[in-house]
Amino acid sequence: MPMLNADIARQFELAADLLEIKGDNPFRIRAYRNAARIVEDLPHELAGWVADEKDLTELPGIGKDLADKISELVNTGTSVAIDTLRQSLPPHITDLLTIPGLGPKRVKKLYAELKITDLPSLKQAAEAGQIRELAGLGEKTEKQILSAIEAQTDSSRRFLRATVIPYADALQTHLQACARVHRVAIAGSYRRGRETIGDLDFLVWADDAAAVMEHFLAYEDRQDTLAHGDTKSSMRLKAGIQVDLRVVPKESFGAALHYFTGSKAHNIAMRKEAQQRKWKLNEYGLFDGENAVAGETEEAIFAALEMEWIPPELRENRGELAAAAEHSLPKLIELDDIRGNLHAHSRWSDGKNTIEEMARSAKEAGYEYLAITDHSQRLTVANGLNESRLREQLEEIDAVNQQMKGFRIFKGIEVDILADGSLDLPDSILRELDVVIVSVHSKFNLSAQEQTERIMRALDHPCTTFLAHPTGRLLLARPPYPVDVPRLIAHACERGCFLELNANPQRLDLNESYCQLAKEEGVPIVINTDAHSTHDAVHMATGIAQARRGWLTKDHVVNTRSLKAIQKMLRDTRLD
Ligand code: DGT
Ligand code: CA
Ligand code: CA
Ligand code: ZN
Repeated sequence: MPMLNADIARQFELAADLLEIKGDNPFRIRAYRNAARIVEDLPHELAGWVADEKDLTELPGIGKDLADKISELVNTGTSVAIDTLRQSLPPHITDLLTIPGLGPKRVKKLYAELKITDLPSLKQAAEAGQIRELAGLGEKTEKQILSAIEAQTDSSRRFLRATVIPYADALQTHLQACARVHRVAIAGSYRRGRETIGDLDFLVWADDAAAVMEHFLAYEDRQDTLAHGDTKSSMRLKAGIQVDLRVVPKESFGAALHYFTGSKAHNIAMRKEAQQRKWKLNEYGLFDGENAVAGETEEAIFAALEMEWIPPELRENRGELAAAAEHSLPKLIELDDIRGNLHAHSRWSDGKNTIEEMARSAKEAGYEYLAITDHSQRLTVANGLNESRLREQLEEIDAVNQQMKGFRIFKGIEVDILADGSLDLPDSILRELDVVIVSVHSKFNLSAQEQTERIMRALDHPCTTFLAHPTGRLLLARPPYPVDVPRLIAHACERGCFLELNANPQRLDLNESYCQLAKEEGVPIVINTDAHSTHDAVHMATGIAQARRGWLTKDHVVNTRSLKAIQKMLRDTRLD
């Protein structure tokens, strides 16, 4: 791995932290910090300069000593001086600096007097009441330390996007109710539509930041305050979700929205784009020297860089900048494009509603069709259907279809894939259905090759319409079973069937990069709620966010088709 500017900067920051804990010369510390900032902001990689033997002391703030360290870091991957410094102190001691209220002086004291060397020993000492005994620290600091440590461990905790949505909406309403607030936006991974969210990043354009902070922290659903600053505050909600708020002036709103939407990788690529024009892009705006080129809106920033506005879901530095520059970004699918749902359960297996209730609610949502796809007999825990019960169900579907005008219920099944890849119901009945979904609900522990071949065999069945939730993962709960998804995608393409993007917030299976691959390989995707009640209809929105992250357009998605068009598509998946 070549040493990037960011790596060099991190080494210099570390050196500055260590020197500070040691109580070293302030000028030396500042020199390291300045150098870190300069190196990070450079428009070119220093590794290239070192290779070309260019003179690094030409850079502002880099003297002979730092220039030698940069060459050493690039050439050997380490610096003897920084390593020696690191070894003179416990390896994790700089972690203590991440606790608010703990600066180098206090860390030095904690180390000298209580032998505190890392976060676990800090926590132990705080719990034992030892910190309050130190001169200049006290009981209040001890409490702050404990809650900060808790918050840190909590921050590794992630939430399903669907879990966070109602909290985000409620807090947005709360902020909009503040008279000083002109505009509220939610940035971060939430805006990018990620499947899980680490924390919420709120952004407000307001003139009186202090008043907005007061209003924010007075929120009734607040558990505790993690930070209260002039333009930035953080709190944790009772549900455990952390929220950051930043207040910015009007002229920076678009730049801040772009910056805090991220992703970090996208931001870095955008900053390079600006630097190529000798401009500077940061959370305050796009600047040519001292002059702001843009900043109030995202649109103006992208336009100044001669790019199309990039939808947040694509901002992961996966080719979106090049596409935006060529004006060839895909027109991403939208919720309104969806005209039906091909995977839903009723009371016949483990659903909560009748077929008629499910159909009427789909029709009210503006859909043209719904497939009822209950479980098959092997899934006894879900009251799966055998052939004779399925035949009875088909009669009920005929009856409801008779009564409903301008809407179509498709006859379907979610049939289990058995151990050997055969299906859990006889061909004779599968042949009578419009939609045959094949699913893995057992034998998750096969080898990747066995699992892949088992599923490919199920896809080869002449009646198969599509494979449901292809990897079986449950977000934050269960990893995917071992399976070669690219091979499944290639096989589905040859076979001429579809793959599902299951919109259940805990599944979102296929994931975004597999959606992108399926699109490239020309395999149609069907986005389904897998609804087990009429309330589950809302999950379609989660599925759409995922599809957008996978670069999917309306054309790639089966259930954007009209009733007539989809009937033909469904027939075309049949091989008999
Ligand atoms: P999360 O909260 O883990 O689900 O993910 P994000 O993307 O919301 O990340 P977060 O909350 O840490 O930061 C929000 C955005 O702020 C992030 O997507 C990009 C921007 N950002 C944060 N730190 C940095 C940084 O060190 N450099 C750059 N260029 N951008 C950053
Ligand atoms: Ca975030
Ligand atoms: Ca954040
Ligand atoms: Zn299902």
